[in-house]
Amino acid sequence: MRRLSCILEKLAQYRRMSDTLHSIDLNFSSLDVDEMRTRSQAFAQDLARRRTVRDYAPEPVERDIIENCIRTAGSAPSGANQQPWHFVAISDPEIKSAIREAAEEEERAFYAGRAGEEWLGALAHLGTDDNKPFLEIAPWLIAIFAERYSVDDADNRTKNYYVPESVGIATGFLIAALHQAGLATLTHTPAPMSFLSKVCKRPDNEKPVILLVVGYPAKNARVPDIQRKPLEQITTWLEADGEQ
Ligand code: IYR
Repeated sequence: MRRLSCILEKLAQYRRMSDTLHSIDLNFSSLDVDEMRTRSQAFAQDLARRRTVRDYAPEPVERDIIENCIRTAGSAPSGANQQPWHFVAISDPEIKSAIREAAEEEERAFYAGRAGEEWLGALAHLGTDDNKPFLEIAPWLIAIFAERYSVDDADNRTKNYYVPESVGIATGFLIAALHQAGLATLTHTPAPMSFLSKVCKRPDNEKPVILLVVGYPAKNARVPDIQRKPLEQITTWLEADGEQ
C-alpha cells in the first residue's frame, strides 16, 4: 500500500513537472514543394553514392572536420533525450596498432570457423578476411559506445531507454555527415569487441558497438559490385483511395 502511494506521489510530481515544462519556439522554416522535391532527390542521390570502403589512403584528416561530424551524430533523437552514446575518436598510431592487433586476433578465430558456415557464406561476396590493415592506415577510427545506463558523480545509476535504437540512429547521422564531408567510412564490427573498452579506457556502463573507420579512399580503391534493393521491395504504402 505504501509502495502504491509512493508511485502515485511520483506520478503527481511528474505531472507537475510537465505542467511547468519549459518550451521554446520550434523555429521551423517551410520549403515550397518544388524545393522539397529537388532537395530530397539530391540527398537521395548523394547518399546513394556512399559506399563502404576498406582500402584507405594514409592522408590525414583535420580534427575539426571529425568534430563537426560527431556534433551531427550528437544531434540525433534518443529515448527520453538521454543521448546514450559516447564517441572515442582515435588518430594516435600506437592506439590504432593496438586496436588492429586485438581486432585481427578476434577475426582470425572468426574466419577460422567461429562464425559458422552460414555466416561465412553470407560474407563471401564481400571478399573480407582477417587482415585489417585499414585499422592502421586510415587516419581516424571512431569507436562508438552505447551507455547501457548512466552513472552520476555520486555513483547513482539511471536506466537508459531505447539504447540500441538511439545509438543506431546517431551512427547513421555520423556516417551520413562523414560522407557529405567528403570522407569514406567502414562500419567495422570485430566480435567480441570488449577489447575496445580496454584500449579506449571506457567505463563498465558503456558497451562498444561499432568501430567506424574514417578517411580518404586509397587511389583506385575498389568496392564490391553490390546493388540496393529497389524502392518497391523495401516499401509498402497504405494510402486512402484516390491518393496518387
Ligand atoms: N567482422 C568481420 C566479419 C564481417 C561481418 C559482417 I555482418 C560484415 O558485413 C562484414 C564483415 C570483418 O570485419 O571482417
